[in-house]
Amino acid sequence: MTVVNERLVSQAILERWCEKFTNCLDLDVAVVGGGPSGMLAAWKLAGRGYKVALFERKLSLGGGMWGGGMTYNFIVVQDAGRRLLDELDVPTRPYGEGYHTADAVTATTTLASKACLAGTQVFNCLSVEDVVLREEGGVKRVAGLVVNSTPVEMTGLHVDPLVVHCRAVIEATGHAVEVLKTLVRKNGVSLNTPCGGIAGEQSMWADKAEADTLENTREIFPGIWVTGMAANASFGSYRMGPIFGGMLLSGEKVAEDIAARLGAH
Ligand code: 48H
Repeated sequence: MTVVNERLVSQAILERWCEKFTNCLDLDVAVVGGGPSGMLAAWKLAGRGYKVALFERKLSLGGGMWGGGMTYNFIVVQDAGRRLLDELDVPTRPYGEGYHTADAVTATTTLASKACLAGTQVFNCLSVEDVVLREEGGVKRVAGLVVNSTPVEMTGLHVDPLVVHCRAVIEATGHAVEVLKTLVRKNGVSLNTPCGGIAGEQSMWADKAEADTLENTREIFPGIWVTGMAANASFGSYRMGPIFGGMLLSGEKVAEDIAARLGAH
C-alpha cells in the first residue's frame, strides 16, 4: 500500500487553490452570494461560456433556500418558476392551482452542483468587503471586488484583502444588500433607483414582491446588477416568504441582461 504523503496533500491543495484564484483575477462576471438567485445566475452565465466566479461568505452555498419556510424544508414555486426547476432536473409536485413544491435540500444541492459543473469557480468562506471603482469619461463604475477570508472578517483581524477585476458584478447578497450598501456608504454615489439610494425592504406582500423582483433585477449602478432579495431591498419592494420562483427567475434575468451587455466572449 502507498504511504500517505502529507506533504504532497498540502502541496496539492495549495497549488490547485492558487491556480484557481489566479485564473479568476480577471473575470467576466463576479457573483457575490450563493443563494438561489446568485447560483442560478452563475449556472446560466457559466453555461454560456463566460468566466464566472462566485464568492460566498459561508462554507456552504444555498443561502436561505435550505430551510424552506421556518425550517420546514420545502419550497414553493408557481408555474413560471417550475420551468427552471424542470430544467435543473429538480423533481416537483403540483399543489393546488398553479403551485408546485420541491424538496428544499434537493433544490439547493442540485442548483449548487449545476452551477459548479457548468464551470463557475466557487470561492466559499470568502467575504466581499468592498468594490473596485474606476472612472471613465467622468462616469464611475464598479470594476471588481475586494475579498477577504471569512475567518479574518469574523475575528476582526487586521489583515488586508485581495482584489479581483471583472466586467460585471452581480449583487446577490439577499436581504442585507451588503455590497451596494458599502458602495453607497463609502463613495456617496447615486444609484439607478427612484430615491437614488437603497430604498429598503418592505413587509410581506408576496404577490407584489414576486412580480417586483423581476422588475427590480437590473443594472443599478454602472458595472453592478442586483438580483433576488437584494433587488427588492434596493428598490423598496416587499418580501415574499418561502416562495422561490421569483428568486430563480431573477437569477435567469440578470444572466440574460449581462450576457446581452457583454456580448460574445
Ligand atoms: C460573500 C455574502 C456576503 C458577502 C452575503 O439570502 P440569499 O438566499 O439570497 P437570494 O436573494 O438569492 O435569496 C433570498 C431568499 O433566500 C430569501 O431570503 C427569501 C426569498 N426571503 C423572503 C422573505 O420574506 O424572507 O443568499 C445570499 C447569500 C448568503 O449565502 C450569504 O452568506 C451571502 O449571500 N453573502 N457572501 N460576501 N459580503 N453577504
